[in-house]
Amino acid sequence: SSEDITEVENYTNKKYAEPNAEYFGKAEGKNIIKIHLESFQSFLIDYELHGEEVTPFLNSLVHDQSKNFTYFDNFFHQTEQGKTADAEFLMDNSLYGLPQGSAFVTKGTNTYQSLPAIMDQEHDYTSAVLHGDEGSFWNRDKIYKQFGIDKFYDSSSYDMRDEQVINYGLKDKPFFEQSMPMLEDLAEKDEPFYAHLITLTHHYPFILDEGDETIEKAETGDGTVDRYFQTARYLDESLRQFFEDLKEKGLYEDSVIMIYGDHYGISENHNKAMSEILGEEEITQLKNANLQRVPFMIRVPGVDGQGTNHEFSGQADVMPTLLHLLGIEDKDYIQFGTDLFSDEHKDFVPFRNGSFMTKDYSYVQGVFYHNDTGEVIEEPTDEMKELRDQVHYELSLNDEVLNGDLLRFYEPNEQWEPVDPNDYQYGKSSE
Ligand code: GP9
Ligand code: MN
Repeated sequence: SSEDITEVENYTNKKYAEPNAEYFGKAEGKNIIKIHLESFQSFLIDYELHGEEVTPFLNSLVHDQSKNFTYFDNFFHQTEQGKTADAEFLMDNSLYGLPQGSAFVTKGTNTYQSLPAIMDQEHDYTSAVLHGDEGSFWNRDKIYKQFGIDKFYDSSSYDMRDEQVINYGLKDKPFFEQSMPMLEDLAEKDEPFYAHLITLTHHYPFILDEGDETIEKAETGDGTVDRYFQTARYLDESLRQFFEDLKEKGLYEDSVIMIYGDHYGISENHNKAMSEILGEEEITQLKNANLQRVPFMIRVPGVDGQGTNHEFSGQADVMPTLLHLLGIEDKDYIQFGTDLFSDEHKDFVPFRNGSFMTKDYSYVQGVFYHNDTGEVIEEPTDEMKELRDQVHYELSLNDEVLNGDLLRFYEPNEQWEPVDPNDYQYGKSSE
């Protein structure tokens, strides 16, 4: 009911982080290119295998200050069973997915006040998702309409001939190559645009065609882990080429570029091989929680990158960050994350199962740990327990929003116009 949404509103209002004046509005009117790194975990950054960097291009974005990226090395995915879909959900709504199943599928007809719709209503942005798989996967072709996503280029927009496809869909290299004309089209007709490119090749079981391998496998004997580095390298190479193409077409210089990892690629079933990879005696529960880091990198034209930012943060924080960069006052929107560049950013990271990370200690599967020693905290302080309760309360509010479809009852501001899914059409029929 509307009373329930008021309780949520009170909570998110209290959690709200004021924008940082140094960043507020700095990306206003700029095109935004958001790049999804499938199954990419942060341990790959700077990792060397057989004496070679696995992802030299991404590493160069992290380390080369002249490229002006800010890299968040304590950024975590917050997904559950919804995997890619949960990551998309978190980043475009600043809401968590569900504890079980996928909100994309089971809450696909809910009312949302999503980032693409807000950007459109506040600053006339055109939004597009580009992905070389069938549009109905994860119910995308339905829920994107609730999010107010204007264009959805799925596999029907790409040349999916056999030799360009592997695993779930189009290989990343042809995907980026074939996406260029679509981006040019957006640039020509629909500026400013918000384009979201979802890669696919670096996905379990991490297979490549012969000839696409440019680094040797790892040698743990666990095939999944051993191949993981090869598909990561392939993704890294595809990105290098994509950046070159963007530059050549004049789409790089003045665009915001955002890069994120969606979720882990290596599950706990592979702990033994991972301990070898990381030179650890054992992958403990705490270590596993720490491995849930995924990269988040952002470059805003005209703004100096910070190099590496160590703030503890997660996918729910991206939407408020972007809204502030665009100069959009967002206090009235229901968001559980907080702006990464704000001095008031809240540096605890809830996981969907109720565990959470902070810079000093972690709460994993019901146990508190010191981050520096990895030791169990036998007697957690009141402050720690309060934060644990807050995280659980926050997640329960989130679930009320989703299960009760509460945004139906919420009017962020007087100008807000509810999104009508019938206004959106995807695929060949709309062309
Ligand atoms: C499917 C792709 C993979 O289109 O996004 O989804 P995942 O299995 O990672 O959730
Ligand atoms: Mn995924």
